[in-house]
Amino acid sequence: MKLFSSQNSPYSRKCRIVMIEKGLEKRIELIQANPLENPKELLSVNPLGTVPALVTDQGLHLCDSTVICEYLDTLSAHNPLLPPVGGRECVLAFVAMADGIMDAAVACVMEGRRPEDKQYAAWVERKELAISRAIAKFATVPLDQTLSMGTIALGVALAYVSFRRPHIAWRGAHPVLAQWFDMFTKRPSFEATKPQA
Ligand SMILES: N[C@@H](CCC(=O)N[C@@H](CS)C(=O)NCC(=O)O)C(=O)O
Repeated sequence: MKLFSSQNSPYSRKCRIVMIEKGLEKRIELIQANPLENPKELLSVNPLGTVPALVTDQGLHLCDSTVICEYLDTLSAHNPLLPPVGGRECVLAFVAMADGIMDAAVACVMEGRRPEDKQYAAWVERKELAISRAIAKFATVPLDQTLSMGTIALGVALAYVSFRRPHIAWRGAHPVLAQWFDMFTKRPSFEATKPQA
């Protein structure tokens, strides 16, 4: 299999963490791709031009990190990440909210790359408020260290906020969530996939 990914993409990180947690590292070739440069090989797999994108051993082209993670989860019985029935919707709800935090943070990053006079401050503020509200909602959920697609997505989302929007002081506002995060992200899969400035 081939996984197109970029170093600091939180969506790619979700897939790389799942790849490690499922013991699939030897079966997947990682291809670094900067989506903003429109590499031909990536576009031939994912016409949307986004990472991550996966080519399966059967030649299937998959895009969207959650779809890819769900597929990878089916390839090995090790560390099941999505309950087959009961509780599945709770895990997927976690994933959707955590992905939404990533979407909002990525939108702020992209806005910051526009010429200064074209940046839309009210939009950035709206997205940052959405991030803060979503984190506050996660802080109301009793969390343990169970590994699932939901907890992986939450760990990646919080790490991305700290990396790209460090002024959002979620740790001080939610010390119990910060404690959960510090413990959860000690996993080797998180250590091996840290974003780099
Ligand atoms: N919902 C998608 C989002 C993927 C995404 O937006 N990836 C970013 C990298 S962080 C990207 O490739 N952006 C390039 C673009 O939007 O053209 C997923 O979960 O995979």
